[in-house]
Parts: sequence; structure tokens; C-alpha cells
Amino acid sequence: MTAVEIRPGLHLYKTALDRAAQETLRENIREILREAPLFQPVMPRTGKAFSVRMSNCGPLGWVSDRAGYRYQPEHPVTAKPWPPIPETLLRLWRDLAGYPHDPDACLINYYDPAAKMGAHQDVDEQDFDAPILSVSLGCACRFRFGGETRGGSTQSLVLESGDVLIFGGPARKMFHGVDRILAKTSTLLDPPGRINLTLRRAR
Ligand SMILES: O=C(O)CCC(=O)C(=O)O
Ligand SMILES: [Mn+2]
Repeated sequence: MTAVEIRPGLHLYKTALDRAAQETLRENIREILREAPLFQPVMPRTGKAFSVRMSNCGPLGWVSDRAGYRYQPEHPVTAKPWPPIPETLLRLWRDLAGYPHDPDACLINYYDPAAKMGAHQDVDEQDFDAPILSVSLGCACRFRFGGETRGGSTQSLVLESGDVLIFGGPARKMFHGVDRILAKTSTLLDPPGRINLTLRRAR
């Protein structure tokens, strides 16, 4: 697979998953969401709802509620353990992450066409040696990224269905977010929307 190095530590693998692999993964996620339904995260303290809905798979799942951001082994609504991470995703991580241990958390973000995600850093993990591996499915989005401080200069790129973005090393703590979903850019999901799968090593 060929990567474009966008900046040191930030690698984009265009169409790392072909259409057939995207469809398989879509079905895997559909099954996971039957067991671990999307929930509505809210901001710590203010309780303001995110515009994305979330679920997780793997030993640990990332959640956000009034009490704060954290990883936990059970779904916040059903209280059941998260389903396992699909084999396709583990294989991608083993092939591309360049890290000797499997991920222990996979966040599932569901964006309806109006959803977005504000600039943030992924810093709730204990180990910053492991990279973040993110898979896009469905409608494309405009992904924005900058440096390690908020408010500095930023760049953006379009993430399309099947793309894999990895940020590690000097890019591990970059600010990033999703400006908007680009409507009508994919037929993978019905109703149209975007799924992002973010594999991490939380502990
Ligand atoms: O949806 C994306 O591409 C980014 C998601 C993200 O940054 C996160 O959930 O921490
Ligand atoms: Mn993030």
C-alpha cells in the first residue's frame, strides 16, 4: 500500500480499503452497533451534545459525559462490554501502524450529513508511542489539522471512503477536527453519512 507523507508522522493511505472491503467493514460495524448502539456523547461540565453519535469496540471504549472524557470497558447505556474489534481493522493496524501491540480501543463516530467535530487533540491515552489509525467510510469529509497548540495555522484534506490516516510520532498530538461532511460523495451508507473508526492504544 502506498502512503503519502503529509508531514512528519502524518501518513495518508488513499483507498486502503477497496469497495468490497468497505462493504465488509460496513456489515461488521452494523453488527457491532446492534450489540452496542450509538449513544449521544455530551461535553464535560456543560452537557452540550456532540453533533456526532458514538459507539466503540475493543476492550476499552472512549466516552464523554458531564463527568469528563475517559476510556471504560462497558457501554454507558447498556452497561455491557464492547464487542471485539473486527479482524479487518486489526489487520490494517498490524500492517500499517508500526507498533508492536494491538489496539485496545476502537471509537466509532457516526456523522449525519450536518455533523462535524471541533478541533481537539487525542490525549486521553496513557502511551503516546502508539499512533492513531483512523478509517473513513461513506461520505467524504473535510479534515482539518494543525500543530500542537490551538489557534495556530492549519491545513485541510479530504478524507474519502476507504482512506486510512495515521498520525504518530511528531504528529501524534496535532490538533485536528472535521469541518464538514461532503454530501452525496458516497453510496456506501444508506441513509448517507460518514463513519469514522479510530483505533488507539489507550493503556
Ligand atoms: O472523524 C474523524 O475523521 C476524526 C475523529 C476524531 O478525531 C476523534 O474521534 O477523535
Ligand atoms: Mn481525534
